[in-house]
Amino acid sequence: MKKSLLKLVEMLLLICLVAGCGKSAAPDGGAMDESISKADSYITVGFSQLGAESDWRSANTESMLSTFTEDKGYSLIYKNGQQKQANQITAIRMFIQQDVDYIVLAPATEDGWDSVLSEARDAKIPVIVVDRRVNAADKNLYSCWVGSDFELEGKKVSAWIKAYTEQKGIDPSDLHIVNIQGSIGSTAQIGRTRGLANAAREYGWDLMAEVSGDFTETKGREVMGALLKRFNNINVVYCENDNEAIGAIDAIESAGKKVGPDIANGEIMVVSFDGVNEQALSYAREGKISCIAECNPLHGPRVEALIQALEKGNSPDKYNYVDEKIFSSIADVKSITVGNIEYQVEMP
Ligand code: GZL
Repeated sequence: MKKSLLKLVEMLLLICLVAGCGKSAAPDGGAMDESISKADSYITVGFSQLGAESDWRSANTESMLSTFTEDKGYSLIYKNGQQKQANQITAIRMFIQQDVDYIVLAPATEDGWDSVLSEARDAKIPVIVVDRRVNAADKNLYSCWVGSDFELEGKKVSAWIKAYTEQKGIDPSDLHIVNIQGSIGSTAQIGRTRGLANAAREYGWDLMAEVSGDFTETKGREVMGALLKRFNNINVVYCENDNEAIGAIDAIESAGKKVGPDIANGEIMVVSFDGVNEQALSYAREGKISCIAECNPLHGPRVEALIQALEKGNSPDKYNYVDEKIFSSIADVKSITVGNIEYQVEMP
């Protein structure tokens, strides 16, 4: 039951006891307003978002803000962590002080949450983790999680690279790959990095470097520029989100090189993740980005469904994965198979 409602019922009972049974009376002896004030009937949600580093993040925030509205019976307190876990921990402690009904956490990185999540549990406030994961020793420190299978995303992009280059007769050892990683320690980075590293080892690709671009366009451009100075044979750039890919493409073209899938004729293939940023989708439609693994940011309705289940006393699944697509405008690869599941390649 919503905490504010519970408190109101307790107050009403107390007033009845103090003023004698029968008609409840307000402390000043006047007739108690029997209608629960609107504010008391809201489900209060404290949302700790990690930052605003990418278009994906902005879409994710917008999805939450447009879901948890007053006309739907919610009172949302939104706090932006500016990419710092310390800010998110401060926000969670504020939510506990305000005794919200639910805490929703989009964690910047996986580690370092046990203490503050224990405080939320002691305050009997359920926590829903969204997007990236937390490495809590006690899994009961949060009620449930909803997000993507990031390693599967990495496997999908790697399967696309394999299918395309095999069709073009390119020897696996002639693929010279650099990985512009996401924010180190985030679940998205860990999963996407592992997906590529395992594929490179299995297929015999030359994975030359893994450097963080922190999921931003600026850092993606900077890191790509440095990698082009370091290596003269890069022909695949694996960007762990679209914002990095846009920056990397700018750096590649500024260096006088051509971006595209035609590795055999000197082009540099760029692949990416998210499928949110319009510029990236446009690049994918023109073949500048060869392939994008979708990472769906619209978690608001999914989190609402979990809260509604908890409100009803139900126990939702602990881990709730989002189905996601793979995009490319390069017609050579119609579908890819990962773990015996076939994924149709769709137009971006
Ligand atoms: C993935 C999310 C990642 C996106 C990036 O779910 O955590 O963080 O892929 C974002 O764009 O910055």
